[in-house]
Amino acid sequence: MAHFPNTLAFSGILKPLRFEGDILDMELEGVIPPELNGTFHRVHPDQQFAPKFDNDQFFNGDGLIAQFRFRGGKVDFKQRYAQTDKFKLERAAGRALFGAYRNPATDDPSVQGRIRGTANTNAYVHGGKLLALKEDSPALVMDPLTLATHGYTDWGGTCHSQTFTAHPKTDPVTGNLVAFSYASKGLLTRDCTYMEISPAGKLVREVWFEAPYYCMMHDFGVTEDYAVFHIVPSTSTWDRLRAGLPHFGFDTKLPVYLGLLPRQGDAKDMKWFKHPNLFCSHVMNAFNDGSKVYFDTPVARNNMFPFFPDIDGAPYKPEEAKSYMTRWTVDYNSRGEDFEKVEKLTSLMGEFPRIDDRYATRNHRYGWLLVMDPTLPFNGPGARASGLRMNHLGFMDLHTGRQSTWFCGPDCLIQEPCFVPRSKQAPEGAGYVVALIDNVVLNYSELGVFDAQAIENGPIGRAKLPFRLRQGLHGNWTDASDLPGWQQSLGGL
Ligand code: V55
Ligand code: FE
Repeated sequence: MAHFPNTLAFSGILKPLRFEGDILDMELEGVIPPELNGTFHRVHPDQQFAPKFDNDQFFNGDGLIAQFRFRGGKVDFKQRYAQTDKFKLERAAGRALFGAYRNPATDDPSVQGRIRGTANTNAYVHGGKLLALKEDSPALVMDPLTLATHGYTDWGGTCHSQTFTAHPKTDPVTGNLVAFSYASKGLLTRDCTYMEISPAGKLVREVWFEAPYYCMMHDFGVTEDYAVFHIVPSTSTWDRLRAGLPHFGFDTKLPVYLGLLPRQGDAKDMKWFKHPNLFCSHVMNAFNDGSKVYFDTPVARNNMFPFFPDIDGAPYKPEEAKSYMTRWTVDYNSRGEDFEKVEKLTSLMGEFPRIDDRYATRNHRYGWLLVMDPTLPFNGPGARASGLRMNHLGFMDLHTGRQSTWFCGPDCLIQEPCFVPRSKQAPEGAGYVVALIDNVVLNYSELGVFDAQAIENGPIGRAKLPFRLRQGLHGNWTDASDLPGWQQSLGGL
């Protein structure tokens, strides 16, 4: 009998969805630009079965992947689970076999040693393959059009890391997938890798290095010449796992580090810079001008994740979890190990930053993100554990300082935006932004399509679902010309 816990992670607006399906020709409102041909994939964690433990958390859910297929002004929808090894083992058993988030000691003996990945954090197309990603496991390969799962990849047998980041980037010059891994030689190890994978799916570069301490390395920065690693103390130990505590705990006593690895260099060329304790996770973009490296990230004074609590027992402080886009500057050739500059870029409180990905590694002009204004009314049920609600889409022009927002209204929340260029040749920022808007009162979601330069006007078009998707993590746009089999696929679902 399915029994989901009556906790914040599983009730109210976070009830799991647990279904797959297709909609040919979604109901539309407004205009879906007919020049948009391609797919928007996104993922949310969604436990296939009731969890083994009532204190299970959102980040432990199975990856449920949605595809919005744009074709000449029409939109189709398809949703499938990522068929991870975990998913298939549990489906065969008819119940949850894997236990707590990143704690294999809590698993059923029948699955000891199996890959625990949930593929629940990012859905990313590279070289015509859809990668369903979870940072504790290898990359899972899926078909971007049918959403059929092929399985985990080691990039042709050449990749020896046990894990693969959920936040790879694509180098706009080489087309290489630029990635990293942590806990690469096993749970809690400080071993990391830097990787580049060619568009044909071959590992063409692998550099092993050690992090200053084990922590959640959720994202990184890539510039033309450097890979940039931020070390922020969401840490863990075997003692925590043995005690049954949440895998990560935040340690306010540890400093933050920023590691610079020359992309053509080796581990011995790495330099580590130091900053007093703070919290940040996602990276909007990074770029370099000679040896000067710029790294844009939403920074908060303290832990943003109440479910990975303070290791010394301090209560979660929503006031200190407010994050603001910040630019860090470090000089690879400088003598000191200190940051050169820390500059707050905006007064908008926000997270989930994105750019026009064609400008990854370069000095980007435009950014989009989710903005939180907790003073505005909210009609939805329940509260988020963090108390922070993503209720605006935000836009930043970093050259002129212009910024704008669109409030999704008191009945709605909004999910991570994704920039879609008007065409492959369009200049930076010329195009659209797509973002899921979830009405938590009427319980339906719609994919909003915004003019990327005028988001404050609200969506110019909406593709409407007859139900609500669960809060998700990350998603990406892929042009039809980068999807093998696109033409043939249009005949059906
Ligand atoms: C994050 C999300 C995760 C995870 C680790 O936002 C970090 C960060 C959805 O799973 O496992
Ligand atoms: Fe993320």
